[in-house]
Amino acid sequence: MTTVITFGTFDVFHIGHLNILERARALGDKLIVGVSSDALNMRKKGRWPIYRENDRVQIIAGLKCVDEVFLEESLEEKMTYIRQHKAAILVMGDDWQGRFDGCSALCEVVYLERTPSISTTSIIEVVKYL
Ligand code: C2G
Repeated sequence: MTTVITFGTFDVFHIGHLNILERARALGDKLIVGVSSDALNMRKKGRWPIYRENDRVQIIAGLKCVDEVFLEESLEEKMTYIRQHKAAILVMGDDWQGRFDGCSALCEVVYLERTPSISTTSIIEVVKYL
């Protein structure tokens, strides 16, 4: 049984989010997703997410490719989460390239290419000016 773990805010869920989750799941037998808490997103990006954390958790938990979801409270706790969930592979989008290489002491670290031309920020900008 190969457990894969990945992390993200997944605010205003879009096709780039689904693509990375499906590709992450295909690397193993079980996919666990750490959804960034509202407070973590505020610290990370300087704004509150559009969707509150409980809704984001529920959306991710409802996906066919996801087996388990938990709230990620800190960026620096990756090693703890990997240990807790006995993950064999950590998947991150390549916007985080190199950033979590330290985790390779515990598991394989894989950076997957982002889906081009879509992001939560660009969706917010488009909606704002409609
Ligand atoms: N993503 C993607 N293609 C896009 C947009 C996002 O593959 N066009 C991926 C990101 O690379 C990330 C995941 O979707 O792996 C979630 O994206 P975000 O919600 O933007 O995640 P982020 O806020 O970067 O959180 O601990 C790490 C962080 O929690 C990652």
